[in-house]
Amino acid sequence: MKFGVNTMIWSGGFEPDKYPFDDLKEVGVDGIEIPVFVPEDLDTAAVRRTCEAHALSVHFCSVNPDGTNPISDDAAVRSRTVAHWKNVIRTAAEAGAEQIAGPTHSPVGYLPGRRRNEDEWRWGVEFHQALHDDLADTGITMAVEPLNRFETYFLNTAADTVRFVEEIGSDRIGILLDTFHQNIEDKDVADAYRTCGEHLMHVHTCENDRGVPGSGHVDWPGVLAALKEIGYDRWMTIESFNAHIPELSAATAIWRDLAGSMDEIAIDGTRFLRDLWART
Ligand code: LER
Ligand code: MN
Repeated sequence: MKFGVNTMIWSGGFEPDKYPFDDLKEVGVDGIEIPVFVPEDLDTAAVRRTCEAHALSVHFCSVNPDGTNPISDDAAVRSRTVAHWKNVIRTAAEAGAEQIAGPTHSPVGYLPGRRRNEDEWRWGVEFHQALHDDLADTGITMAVEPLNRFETYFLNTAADTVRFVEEIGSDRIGILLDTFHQNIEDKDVADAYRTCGEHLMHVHTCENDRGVPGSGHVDWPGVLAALKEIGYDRWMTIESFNAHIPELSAATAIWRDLAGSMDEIAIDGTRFLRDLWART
C-alpha cells in the first residue's frame, strides 16, 4: 500500500513552501496528490523538481472547471470539456504524475433538481472513452470519483460507478472511492470497496467530518480489511481542505476547524492509517 496526502490540506494550488515535508517523510508518506484546476498555470518542472528532491510520487486531482461539463446537452461544451481534460492528461505527463483522480463525470455542485437521464449517462461514458488513447499513450490512469448527493446527482454509489466504468470499458479508467462520500451514500462503507473490486484505482481516506482519520466514526478496521480482501495495493490518500482559504472552504462546505491544525490531519492521519494497515 502507498500512503499519500492531498495538498489541499494546505493550499488550493501547488505551493510546496506550505507542505511540512520533513514530518510527512517521517510518518511514511509516499506521495502527494495536488489539485490541478487550470493546467496552464501549473509549473510542471517545479512539481517534478520538488517531488524528486523529496522522493515523493505525485498524483493529480481535478474537477470540471467553469465552462466545462462532460454531460452537457450542448455538444460544443462537451467537446470543449474533452479538450480540457486532454490538456490535464498532457500536463500530468509533463509533471511526472501517475494518476488523475476526481469527479471527472460532472461539475461539483451541478444539481439540476432531477435524476440523471439516459443521454447524460451516454455522454458521460463517451466522454471518458474519448480520453482512453491519451491515457494509454502517457501511461496515466484515471480514477472516477462518485460524490455525495449534495455535490452531484450523477454518480453517488459504488455500484453505479462500477456500472459506469464497466460501460466505459478502458483498462486505464477505474474508480476512486472516498470514505467521506460513501459514508453518506452507501449502506456499508467497507462493502462499497468490495463492490468496486478490481475496478478500484484510488482511495480517499477522509474522516466523516474531513478531520483526522481515526478521530471520527468511519469504520476504518472494516474498510482496511475490505481493501486487503480485494487485494487493493495502490494509493490511500488523505484528503481534506484548508478551512482558512475562503475558496476551498466554500467549495467544500467547511465552516469550522476540523483539527487542532491542518498538519495533524496529514501527520496523525498517516500514522493512524499506516499502523492500522500493518495490523490488518
Ligand atoms: C474531491 O476528491 C472530493 O472529494 C469532493 O468532495 C470535492 O470536490
Ligand atoms: Mn475525494
